[in-house]
Amino acid sequence: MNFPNCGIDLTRPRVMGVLNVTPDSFSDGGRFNSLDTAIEQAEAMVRAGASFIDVGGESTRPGATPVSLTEELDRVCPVVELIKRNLDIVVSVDTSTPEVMVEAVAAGAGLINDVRALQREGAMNTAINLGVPVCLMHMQGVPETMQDNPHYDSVVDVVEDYLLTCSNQLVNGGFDRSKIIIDPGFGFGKTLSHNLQLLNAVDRFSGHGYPVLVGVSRKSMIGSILNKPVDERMIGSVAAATIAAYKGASILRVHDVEETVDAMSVVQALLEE
Ligand code: PT1
Repeated sequence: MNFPNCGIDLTRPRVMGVLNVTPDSFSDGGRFNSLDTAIEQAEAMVRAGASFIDVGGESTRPGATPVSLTEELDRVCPVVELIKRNLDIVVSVDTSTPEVMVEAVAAGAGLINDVRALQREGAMNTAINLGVPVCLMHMQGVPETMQDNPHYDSVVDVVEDYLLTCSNQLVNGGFDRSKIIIDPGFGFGKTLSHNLQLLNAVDRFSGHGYPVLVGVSRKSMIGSILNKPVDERMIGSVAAATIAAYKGASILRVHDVEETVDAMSVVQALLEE
């Protein structure tokens, strides 16, 4: 499938590098230091073969608390601008906040990655007006409490229905269908079994004509399988990304770019044979 609207060819699996600009990295330390670190990390990910860099100023991992608008704007926009000024890469902005979408796109972001699938007040109209590609992700509940006993009758059916409903809302609002990416939302209100059922069903998600984005990198689903802490989950994460790509995922959102890019070359070689 082609993806002409942000210049990335998705006929082969592509890697999106994660760049966190959440409080820990941006708290009290000097602003220049933080920007320096961010651009260094971004540069390393581009050299390692990333096709996208995902910049996020709100932590959405389990238990995370919300962030204020000014805080999110201050964290995200300078980093987006600096990356676009220095590197030739598509920057994706990980946000659910319309104001951040507007400012980040003005700063050069070429993709909106919304873990709330544009369901926040004003987000859908903002995305339609901006016209850049969007990634719609499924989440059950809110980050603070989403891992407190998640339940589904059939997780694959529920997530698929949700993503198709959100996509249709967007298309009905006049948004170009070819700019929509869908994401099952691994770890967002899901047990290990739910996550594994979704991983096994990536081919079903990719059968709807939308590119599929998968983010499993270093998540607790990998940690539960391996019984290993977050800094020892690289190989398990690459294995899961490999399976997802073999089942048709187009974009893999990861921390370990170089390793995942190699794995994607192996998948691509096999898919081409
Ligand atoms: C994702 C994703 C994201 N994940 C998209 N955006 C995060 N499109 C942030 C854990 O279980 O998968 N897709 N933006 C990070 N969120 C989590 C969730 C981090 C769960 C860790 C876990 O450990």
